[in-house]
Amino acid sequence: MHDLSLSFLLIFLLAILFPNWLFGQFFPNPSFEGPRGSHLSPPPWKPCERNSTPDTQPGAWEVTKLPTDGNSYISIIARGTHGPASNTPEDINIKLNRDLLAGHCYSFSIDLSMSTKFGHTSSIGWINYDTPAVLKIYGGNINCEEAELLWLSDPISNSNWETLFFTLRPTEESIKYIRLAADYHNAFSYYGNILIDNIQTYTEKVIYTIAMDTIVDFGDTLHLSASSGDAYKWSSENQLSCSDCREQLLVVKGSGSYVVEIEDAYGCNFFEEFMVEIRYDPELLFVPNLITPNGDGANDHFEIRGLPDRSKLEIFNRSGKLVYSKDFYDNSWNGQETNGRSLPKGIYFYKLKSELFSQPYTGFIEVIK
Ligand SMILES: [Ca+2]
Repeated sequence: MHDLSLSFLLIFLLAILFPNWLFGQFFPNPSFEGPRGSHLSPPPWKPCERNSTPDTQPGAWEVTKLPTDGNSYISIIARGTHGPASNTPEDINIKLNRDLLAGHCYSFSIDLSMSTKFGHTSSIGWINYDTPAVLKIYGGNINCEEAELLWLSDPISNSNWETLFFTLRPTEESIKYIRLAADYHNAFSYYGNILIDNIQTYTEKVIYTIAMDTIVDFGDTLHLSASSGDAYKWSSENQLSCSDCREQLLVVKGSGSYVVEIEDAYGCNFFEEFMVEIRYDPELLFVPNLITPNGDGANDHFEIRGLPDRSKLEIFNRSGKLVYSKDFYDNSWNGQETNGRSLPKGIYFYKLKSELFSQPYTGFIEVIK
């Protein structure tokens, strides 16, 4: 893995381990800490103007699950057909520490669960709010506004805490307020609950994935295809067929990784890495023993067949002095010194190094003029 991949991996790992330190929190009180009880919201989170208010848990409505972070978390419900606030889902609202900007992307994680026991006794008996609800995340410019639905979860059916990662990509305006709402999944109404704890901010930009990890033979043709986007920027220590296209068709001559930065329609940048390891057969290597650099097109250059990418060539004169050196040799030597000055005719000694060779390949090369 080369340096670029390592730095991205490091950033990704740091983001997992220390999200707040790297990026700062968008959400005040992201762990929903506050006095526990029914109809209580942990400040500065506030319910919107509805007849149904969130609760700070555990302890209310028979919920006993422990928090994933700190001392408390919240529950919001989807309410069924019975009672004065029937058929209403609950929500909770917050003013962000800083705006989410249109055209940017932001990655978060959130801990979600449902409680299999969540209810109360009513005039029609015990009501259990145990049908999985969906979580909606709205963005707005004023309190409780639903200017934009930024994210919709699958039904939250897990009864143990799970951490979900999600990305918000506002498209219209700067988002100042975020509203979390429980809602019904494919039904007019039913009784359900969602438990929410520990929202963490990860990154404003970077998503990094390993797209491929493969082993091929030296000289094989490899097809690399990036995920769909609007723009592409490739980087690699090895040769590329183009730097800004979606697909690469390569004759592979070196191990290493190919990284593409993809920009999507929302201006969200993410990275994919293709890691390639090659098998090398030393029989492939053919090194000529003379060159005739007279410009007639025949044997003008020291052209090594089966040359791996990132090979290093060194040329020494008869007294053992290093006269030419190139780290990424490209079959271009035609009898010159490293500084370009022409060398006299005669016999020279070469040393070719590659990570694919068990030891340097050496021999004599005659320059005929
Ligand atoms: Ca908490």
